Amino acid sequence: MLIRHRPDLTDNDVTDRGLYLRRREFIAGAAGLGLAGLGGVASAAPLAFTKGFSTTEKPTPKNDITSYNNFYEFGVDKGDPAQNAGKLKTRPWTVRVDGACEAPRTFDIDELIKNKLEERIYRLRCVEGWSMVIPWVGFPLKDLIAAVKPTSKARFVAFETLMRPSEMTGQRWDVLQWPYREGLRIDEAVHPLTLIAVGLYGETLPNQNGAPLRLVVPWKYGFKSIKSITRISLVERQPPTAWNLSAPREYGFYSNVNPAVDHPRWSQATERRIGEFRRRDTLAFNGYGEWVADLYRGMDLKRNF
Ligand SMILES: Nc1nc2c(c(=O)[nH]1)N[C@H]1C(S)=C(S)[C@@H](COP(=O)(O)O)O[C@H]1N2
Ligand SMILES: [Mo]
Repeated sequence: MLIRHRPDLTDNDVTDRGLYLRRREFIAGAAGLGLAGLGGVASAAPLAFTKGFSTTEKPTPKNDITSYNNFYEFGVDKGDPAQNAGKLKTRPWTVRVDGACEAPRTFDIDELIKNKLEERIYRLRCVEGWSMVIPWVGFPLKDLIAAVKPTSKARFVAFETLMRPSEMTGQRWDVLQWPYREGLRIDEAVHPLTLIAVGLYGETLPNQNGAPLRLVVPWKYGFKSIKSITRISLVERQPPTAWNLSAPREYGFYSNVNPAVDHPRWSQATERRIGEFRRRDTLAFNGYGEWVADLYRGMDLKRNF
């Protein structure tokens, strides 16, 4: 395999840690279109955005991104979310951001979607051994965290998905402890690569991909990228997370993509890129090590898997 130092950046403008991102203005679809006024189940609407830090790899076709999903609130088979997530009402929708901060706030999705948005084309590597390249539209999570003025007690960030078994029919079964929960260390959460996505392929998120907003942490296994978020809390201690509660030996808190640490039941050395025939090598930190490896300096990544 050909390994280049900077494998795949379109903008050659990333400093060592600072990740200064030059943004080329780019307007897609109806410029500046706000989404206020859409009621009930929102249909796909165009978003205005600029281009951000992205891979130059070919994006996975939209049809695959929106029909091959993990979203256990709507069933455990890959085709279930596309079939069942249409029931989810994504308006009205608020996100509570609270905990160790001076200015806790409840944000409305229609307010967040009017933020300055950017497109980030990221690899997504599922712990099951498949991957995609997804053109997200969103904004850095750090902007949301800064808005509530975190205190020094904010050492971790806890995320929660909506709990609504009437629409999320998978929540009627105990396959996981609901609501789905995830967490990050604060330095991971405010890292410039960590995104809140509100869209993909230039339009608002399809429900099966986590509408109306979801987390995207491209150097971690896909299950960290929690969907349909209603609460984000700044906390002092490492929060419980859904897959770790379910199978602690198999799914750790960190879950950084790591070809050198196998899942107890399968190898993590290779992956199947959806749409490709041959498996390809999995990259440490999913290829984002140059920007995130420093976060884990001195840590034993076999123990902290
Ligand atoms: N709330 C919630 N978030 C979730 C999941 C889930 O079951 N519930 N599945 C995770 C897993 S395992 C993966 S691989 C990604 C898949 O995201 P995608 O369907 O948009 O590709 O979502 C993650 N976020
Ligand atoms: Mo996954």
